[in-house]
Amino acid sequence: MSQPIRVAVTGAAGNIAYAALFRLASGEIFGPDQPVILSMLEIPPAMGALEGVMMELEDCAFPTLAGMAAYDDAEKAFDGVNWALLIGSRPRGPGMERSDLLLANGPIFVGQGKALNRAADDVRIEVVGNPCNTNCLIASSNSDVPAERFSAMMHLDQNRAQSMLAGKAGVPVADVSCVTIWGNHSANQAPDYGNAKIGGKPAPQVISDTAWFTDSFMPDIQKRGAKVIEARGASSAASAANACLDDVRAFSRPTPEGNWFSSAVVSHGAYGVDEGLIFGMPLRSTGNKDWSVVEGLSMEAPVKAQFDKVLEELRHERDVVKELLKK
Ligand code: NAX
Repeated sequence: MSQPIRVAVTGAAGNIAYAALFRLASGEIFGPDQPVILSMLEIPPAMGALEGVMMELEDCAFPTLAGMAAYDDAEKAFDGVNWALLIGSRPRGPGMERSDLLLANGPIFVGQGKALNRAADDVRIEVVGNPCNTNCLIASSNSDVPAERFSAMMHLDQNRAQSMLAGKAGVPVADVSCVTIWGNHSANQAPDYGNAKIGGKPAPQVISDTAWFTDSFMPDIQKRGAKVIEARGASSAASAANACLDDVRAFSRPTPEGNWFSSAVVSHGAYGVDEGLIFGMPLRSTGNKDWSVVEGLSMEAPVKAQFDKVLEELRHERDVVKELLKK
C-alpha cells in the first residue's frame, strides 16, 4: 500500500461532512489500495457529536481508513494534510443579510487560511462553507499556500445543470458535457447553456425550445438550493457532499478530452474578471491538482448579462470583507 493521503474535513459533525466522511474513508474516492487518514475539525460544542461520527467510522471497518483524529484547533487539524475540505461555517441566522453572513464567517476563514500554512506542500483546498467564494478569497489571502491551490465549490450547481439538461433532452446525464457555472455560488450565478453539450452537440441545437433556457433552466438552477430547503426542511447535504467529492476527483485526475468542469478559482484575468477574485470558470485539470481555464468561449446574451451581474456581486462581496484580506 502507498503512503496515506491525509484529508482535513472541517464542520466534521455537520450534515455535509456526514455524507462525505464515509465515502472518503471507504476507498471510493482515492481508490481501494490508497490508505486515507481523516483529520476532522469542529468547534468545541460539537466535539461530542463528532465522537459519535468517529465511532460510526470505526464500526464500518474500512480497510482503507488508516487513521483518524478530531480537533478543535485548525493548526493541529491541518498539520501535514494533502487535502483540506473547508465545509464548516456558521449558517445564516434569522434576519441575517448575506453581508452579515460574510462578516460573521470571515474571521473563521482568516484563522483557517493561516493554519493552512501547516499543510503538506501539495495541499489542495476546497471551500464549501458559504458564502464559499468569498470565504475562499479570505482564506487564500491569509495563507502562504499559493492561491491556485484554493477553490470554492460550483460543482453542485454544475451537477444540477447537467441533470436538468439531460432531463429536458431525454438523454442519460452522461451524454451532457461542458457545463459551466460562471461566477458565484449564489442566486446570481450564470449557468451557461450555450456552451453546454448534449451528445457532443451544443445544447441549443438539441433543445429547440430556446425560451426554456432563460425562463426555466437558468432560474431553476439559481433557486435549486432554496427549493431543496423548502421541500426537505434542511439544506442540500448528500448532493453537496457528492459535489465536493466530485471536485476532489476532478482535480486529481486528468479531465477527459473534450470536456471540462466548473470550479471557482483565483482569477488571472480570463474573461475580463478582476485578478484575484474567486470566480466560477470552466477548468481542465492535469490530474496533478493543477488546472487551466478553458479560454475563448463566447456567451449567449442572457448568460453574458448574468455573468456581468455576478461579477458585480463578487466585487461587492470583496469590498464588504476588505478588512479581512491580507494581499
Ligand atoms: P451544518 O450546520 O450541518 O454543519 C456545519 C458544521 O460546521 C457544524 O457542525 C458546526 O459546528 C461546524 N462549524 C462551525 N464553525 C466551525 C469552525 N469555525 N470550524 C470548524 N467547524 C465549524 O451545515 P452543513 O449542511 O454541513 O453545511 C455546511 C456549509 O456548506 C454551510 O455553510 C452551507 O451553507 C454550505 N453549503 C454550500 C454549498 C455549495 O454548493 N458551496 C451547498 C450546500 C451548503 O448549503
